[in-house]
Amino acid sequence: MIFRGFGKRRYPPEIEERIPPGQTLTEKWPILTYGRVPRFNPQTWDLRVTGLVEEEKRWTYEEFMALPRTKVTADIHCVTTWSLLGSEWEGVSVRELLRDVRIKPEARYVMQHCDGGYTTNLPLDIFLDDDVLLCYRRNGEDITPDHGWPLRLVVPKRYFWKSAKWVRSLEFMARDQLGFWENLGYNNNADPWQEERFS
Ligand SMILES: Nc1nc2c(c(=O)[nH]1)N[C@H]1C(S)=C(S)[C@@H](COP(=O)(O)O)O[C@H]1N2
Ligand SMILES: [Mo]
Repeated sequence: MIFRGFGKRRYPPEIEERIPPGQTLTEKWPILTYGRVPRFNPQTWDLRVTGLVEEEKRWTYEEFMALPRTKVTADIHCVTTWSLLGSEWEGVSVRELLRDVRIKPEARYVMQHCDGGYTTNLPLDIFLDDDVLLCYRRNGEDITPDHGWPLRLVVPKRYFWKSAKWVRSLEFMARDQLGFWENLGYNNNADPWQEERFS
């Protein structure tokens, strides 16, 4: 570790206050995948918005990559206790993606569906926050297949399992439904600051 000699603190206070309870900093970005890395075919890839919207939408890879991009600097926290601070994530903000999508008023939750079958759910107030990104680059480099290339979510306010890799569709729902890890006992709210790891 690069910081030493701060007495009881492991890091300077401005770093320490960014580390949620029970977390340890990492400098390398670990890979956590259940199952295999799906193959990406730009010819057949698409991203869909489905469920409780006035009109379902679909973007081809080319269409998606032409959307206005943005950068968000954010910390991420994995439930397995590593935290990675200060990455610059680049992609399309969820708000930008949904700019012309009319979400029905009864929609309260969203399910992220991935290539390979992984799912994870979020309430809309978290999902539609301005720091939530459909991400394809980190610190100026394309993310690798292991990390979700060509497209993943980055949802900084929740444990990182709520950030789907290889995302292919976003389904708007009136009632909450549990995703893959949520079904296996992970905490549905997943706020690292409340240490909501398991239920
Ligand atoms: N499709 C998919 N998305 C996923 C996962 C997965 O197994 N499949 N793992 C989740 C978990 S548990 C974590 S901690 C993060 C890990 O992302 P990383 O491998 O890029 O660090 O992705 C999340 N998104
Ligand atoms: Mo995780």
